[in-house]
Amino acid sequence: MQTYEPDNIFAKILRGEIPSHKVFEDDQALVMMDIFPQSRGHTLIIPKAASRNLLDAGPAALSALMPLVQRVAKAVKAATNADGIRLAQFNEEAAGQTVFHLHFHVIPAYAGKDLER
Ligand code: DGP
Repeated sequence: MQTYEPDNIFAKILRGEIPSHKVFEDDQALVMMDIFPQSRGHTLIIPKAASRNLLDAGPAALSALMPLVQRVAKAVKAATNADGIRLAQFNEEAAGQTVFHLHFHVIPAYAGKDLER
């Protein structure tokens, strides 16, 4: 298994070393807008625990996270007036992961449109 690299961009954001458009934060996670949105309202949930991705995350941290994922999905849907919500999560480069700190994408879907910005 690959190791966690503490200088990844999301670790720097969590440490406050670089800015982000933060929409929520508590002791377990930070929620921010994606800098390259796949649709209008694309939001990222970043657990604060130092995990590279889903494959090395601890079960307790994961189970504590899911209520927040649901809460963010509902809030993003309401705020954007989207018709649906996609949840995406990528693990390792071959699967499309580009930032190697565990995160979940909440991507609004709009009826009749593949992508809307
Ligand atoms: P992925 O590793 O493929 O699951 O996606 C990483 C996402 O993170 C991608 O949608 C772009 C976004 N991203 C990369 N760098 C930054 C950044 O500095 N700030 C923010 N807000 N998002 C970023």
